[in-house]
Amino acid sequence: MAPALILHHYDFSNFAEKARLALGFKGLDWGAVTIPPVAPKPDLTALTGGYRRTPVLQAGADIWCDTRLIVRELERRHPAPPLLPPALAAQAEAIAWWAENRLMRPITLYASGLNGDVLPPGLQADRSAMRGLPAPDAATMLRAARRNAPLARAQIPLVEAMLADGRDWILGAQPTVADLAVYHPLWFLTARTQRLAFELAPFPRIGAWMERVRAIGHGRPQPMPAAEAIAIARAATPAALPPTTPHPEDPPLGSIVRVRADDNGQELTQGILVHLAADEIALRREDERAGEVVVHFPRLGYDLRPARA
Ligand SMILES: N[C@@H](CCC(=O)N[C@@H](CS)C(=O)NCC(=O)O)C(=O)O
Repeated sequence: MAPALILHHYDFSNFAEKARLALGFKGLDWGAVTIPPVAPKPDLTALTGGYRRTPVLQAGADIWCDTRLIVRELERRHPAPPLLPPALAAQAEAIAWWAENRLMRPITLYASGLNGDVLPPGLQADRSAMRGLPAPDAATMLRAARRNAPLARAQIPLVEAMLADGRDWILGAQPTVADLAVYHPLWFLTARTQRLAFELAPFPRIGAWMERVRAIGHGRPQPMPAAEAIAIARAATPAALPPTTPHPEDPPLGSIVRVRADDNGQELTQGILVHLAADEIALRREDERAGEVVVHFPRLGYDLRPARA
């Protein structure tokens, strides 16, 4: 029988590495659909309606975009062991926000600028297009790497300092989502080649902690063709939604809205607004191939507006 949870991902995506570790931490079996690392991604967008970033989680006809929401959904379905223990959840989310919004970008630009030869052709042109920029040449990439190396080096020692008292995990005695969120940008530095391993070498606590995070593993992925995931969505009915808690400023439930990321990869997902919570938006849409699906986004980092007539 196919596993209940399906992750749409590719190997060198650092956000996918966070999701794989979360699935591993929960000890889960999961369907693993390999998606292309660059647009177009027609099988993925049949499910999401437009969102093209990586990874995406699927359970039947429900689709979760963004690892912040993916982790929360995993936590809801499999509360133990927790990645967001109540006493640490707020701090963990705040550290994750820093890691994914300030630490990650300079590391990505530094590593991609120097490791172009071990990354797929067309990747940089696609990533620049995602930000509305022209395709960079090798010299532009190298300049970006040189500008960003010092920004990465200004932040990596903060991680060593977080571990300075000998604790095993970023927030103390137990792992939290902060460990996964700080780990995946650092993992990206050496995921494809050891060329930049020297950047982490001076930090013994980071090294030992990264080994602990790596040891969490990925659970039990079972490779699945994209067509099977789409057929699973088509055969399923979206799950019942919890009570909605909109704000007065929100578009009305039942209206047609569109959601897109507010930073990069701004392809629109349009559908009928069916659910709102403090940090969640869900749209129902009908797809030719996937049938009726509900696509879930966090609020933070996404832009929700009424669809244009
Ligand atoms: N905030 C998003 C960010 C996801 C993201 O930016 N992922 C990168 C890959 S690591 C991406 O989508 N790159 C373009 C692509 O894969 O098409 C999350 O937490 O999932």
